[in-house]
Amino acid sequence: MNNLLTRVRAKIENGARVSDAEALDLFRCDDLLAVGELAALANRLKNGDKVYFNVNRHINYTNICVNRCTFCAFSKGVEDEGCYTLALNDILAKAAEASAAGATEIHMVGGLHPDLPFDFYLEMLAALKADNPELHIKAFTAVEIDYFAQITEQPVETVIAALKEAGLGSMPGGGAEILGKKVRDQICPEKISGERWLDVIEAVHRSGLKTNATMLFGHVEELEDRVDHLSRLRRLQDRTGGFQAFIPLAFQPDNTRVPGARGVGGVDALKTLAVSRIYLDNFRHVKAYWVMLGLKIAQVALAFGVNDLDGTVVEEKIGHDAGADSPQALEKEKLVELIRKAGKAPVERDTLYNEIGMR
Ligand code: V47
Ligand code: SF4
Repeated sequence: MNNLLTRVRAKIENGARVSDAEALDLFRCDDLLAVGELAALANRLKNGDKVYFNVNRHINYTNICVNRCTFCAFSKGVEDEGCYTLALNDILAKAAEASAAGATEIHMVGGLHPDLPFDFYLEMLAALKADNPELHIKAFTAVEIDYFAQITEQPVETVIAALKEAGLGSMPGGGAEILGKKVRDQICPEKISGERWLDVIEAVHRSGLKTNATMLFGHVEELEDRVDHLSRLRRLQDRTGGFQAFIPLAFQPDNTRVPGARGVGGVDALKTLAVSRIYLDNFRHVKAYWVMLGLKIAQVALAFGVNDLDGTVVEEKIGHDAGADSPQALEKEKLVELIRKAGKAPVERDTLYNEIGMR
């Protein structure tokens, strides 16, 4: 094990890449603090002491979805109690509130609605931009982009160009789950394949838009599946450079239907963030999404290679429908305090990581 840690340290210091086998060994290494220290070193060389956050608001326009991913407590059928689709006016009112509160970003994703036409999404983007030209709209997952291509019978490139023209600024990293087929067949059999997810994201990057990448972990996947997932992301990033941040999403089990799901403890969460930081040498940012991790683990993650705490979020549904016990929103001051008390330098950023100001 010491051999492994020495070898990986040398690689980080020399800007060399850790292999898949080394990533797997790091996952298996019981010395959490040693792995965390290596991740902190890798991060320090990229980002110094800065930890980014933004002022944003999530809007989930509909929870109605034709898929039934077993890990998802958010989606409903059209006949189900609690299903909803927001009217355009409600969406605009939420964005106006966000803008008045100093938000720079709207993060919008939703279910795959059986009846909403593609024009609904284009009109939503155009209306949001008309009201709030200064707000960056980060919206839709690769799964939704593929769905829009299906319902319009157009290539994804055409769909992406139309969304971009209507005001789409970038895309979040959802829908990736675990990219390997064996796990996908168990947890989201109706969802697009891992290969398709990567192809759609590649097309988005080619269009000039940035995206993030996520990994849903702590359900039925093996450590090998996580490494395979990271490896596919690293290879795509080598080709496009279009990923901004990597975000491991800790599985929340309530109201879900994943037989044998393990759940995520603090050690697993911190190790996963740390190994990701070490392995994904071509990603600038690794984000601790406090909604799924909880505030305390997200704060401690800042000593394990993480350099981004996401944002104020304001109205979070996906994690909270699945039992997340974090708050639904955070004041900007609270984010600043969490970062400062971890001994780091808080920096407000916009979606594209332009620095808005040191706090
Ligand atoms: O794609 C669904 C995940 C994702 C559960 O890019 C769950 O900046 C945990 O992608 N437990 C949506 N996770 C959220 C997402 C995201 C969030 C914050 C920032 C960014 C970004 C992206 O949430 C889904 C799915 O992978 N998810 N159900 C659950 N029970
Ligand atoms: Fe639908 Fe997305 Fe939930 Fe899957 S994760 S059921 S695609 S909303």
